[in-house]
Amino acid sequence: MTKLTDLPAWKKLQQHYLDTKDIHMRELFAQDPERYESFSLKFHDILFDYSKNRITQETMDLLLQLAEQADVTGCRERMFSGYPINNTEHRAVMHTALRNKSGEPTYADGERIDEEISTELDRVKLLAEKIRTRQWLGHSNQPITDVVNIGIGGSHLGPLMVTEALHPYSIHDLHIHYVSNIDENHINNTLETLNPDTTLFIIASKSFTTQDTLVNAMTAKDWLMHKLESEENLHKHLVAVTSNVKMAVEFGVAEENIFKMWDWVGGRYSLWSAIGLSIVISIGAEHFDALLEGAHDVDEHFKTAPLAENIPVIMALIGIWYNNFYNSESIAILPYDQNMHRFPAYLQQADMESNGKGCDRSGADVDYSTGPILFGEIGIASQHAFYQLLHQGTKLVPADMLAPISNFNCIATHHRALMSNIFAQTEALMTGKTEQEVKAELQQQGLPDDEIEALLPFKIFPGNRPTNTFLFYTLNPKTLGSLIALYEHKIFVQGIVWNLNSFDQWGVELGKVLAKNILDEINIADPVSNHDSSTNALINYYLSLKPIKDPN
Ligand code: G6Q
Repeated sequence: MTKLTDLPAWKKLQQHYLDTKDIHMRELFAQDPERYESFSLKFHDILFDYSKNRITQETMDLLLQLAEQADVTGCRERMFSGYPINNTEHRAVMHTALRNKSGEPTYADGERIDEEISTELDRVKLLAEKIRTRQWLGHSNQPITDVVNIGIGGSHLGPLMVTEALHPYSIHDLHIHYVSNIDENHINNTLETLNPDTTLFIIASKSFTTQDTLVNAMTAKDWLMHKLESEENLHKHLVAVTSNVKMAVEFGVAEENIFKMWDWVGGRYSLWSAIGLSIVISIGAEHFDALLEGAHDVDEHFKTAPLAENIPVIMALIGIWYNNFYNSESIAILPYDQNMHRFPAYLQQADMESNGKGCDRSGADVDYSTGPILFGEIGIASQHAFYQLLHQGTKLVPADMLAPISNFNCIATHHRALMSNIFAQTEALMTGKTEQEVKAELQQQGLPDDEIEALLPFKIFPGNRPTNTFLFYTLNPKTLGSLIALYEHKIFVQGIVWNLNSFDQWGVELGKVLAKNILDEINIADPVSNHDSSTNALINYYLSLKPIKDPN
């Protein structure tokens, strides 16, 4: 297999970068009145405008050649057909099967999986419906009013993000809480307002071995047991989502209250599975189906659209253009929708855990840059916080901006102002403000020449800062499903071009193992000397203050 940097398209892109890097987007827009038409795509209710990027048609042609030479289409085919493309864990990658609405059978590593997916989804919907309609009763025959999802990483961020994003679709007399942090503040703060008689816990852990989740689950169980007293009563307040049924049963969850997960779905791609139980409880089965449908539509688009019109492919290639040729280090995700406030955090895991890797699929070190640092926040809030750096800083930070054209409860005065901001920002980032423009403006204000000269450098905006804009009608379940799937496939395409296994996460292991060893040392509480001097001193300082008494 040819190394990425030896591919003919890569070499041509290097030269093309040198030829075009000094062109300002202002010039590109001035030269081509059709630029927006050439560099925008529509998918159902989602408009994707990528015209405000430092690209020409030649850039796109070369990037598309790169995708072809990196065999994006062949790898895409292997993923959808259930081939074990997660080579370090010998697993297929079939989160797309969880939302497959085609009725076609699906396979993971040769085994048919669609029937059990549908059985499990039906069980999830049934439980959710019982809770939503107050038929699921706690030990004292009171209906459930609060559901607490205990999970972390992929068993937390997706469900949390979707529940928040679809707040207008949620059932309002039922409260969904999320606890992920092993820091006791998280569970303490959550439990302080809850009543064990009316609370149901979902222990969401694919492995059922994750320390954070198990410690939180044990605290929840103790909290319940104070009031409920018997294991039998407990069964009415505990359910689990896991592929490790044995451990969940040993923990005290009744087998009929355990929902299955499979090896072929990675944690960060699992919100479509029973891990989405809290979502289904919140928004109901019909809306969850719409979420799946939106994602499935994108799967079909990704599978069938020509590369030049394939939105995830274009998103991925533009990212590669900045990451590998402009050497930009990061990407900002900036939703102009308050309900999407966890979207950047969700994508941070999806992207950085998938493509934050330094060796390729064969285990060889890569000699090119891979996954970017992804960060983000609500766009409006960020304008008053870190947009300064985006406009005038020394770093090139390509940004994705996302906004709904209307809202569920739209108030025109709010929404028009919101939209004016997103449009203004993408325009300002692209055009900037030249020296002449600043000068003219200050002269108009009647400032003396010496003051104008002094202020001038601070008021110039270089512009030429790239953005993608996604506009959609409203953030409904179907649209959200589509948006998430667009990003999932973007990450996949980038992983293929960078020749990475985007579906393992060995990088999170080392810290976990060390934490387990240090926990043993902390429990023994004798001074330690087996670490580096800093770590020894920190542990010993902590132990010397005897901060916690052992409850036993
Ligand atoms: C995601 C990762 C990771 C995982 C958590 C929780 O892709 O694998 O974030 O989801 O570590 O794991 P469990 O669900 O097994 O508790």
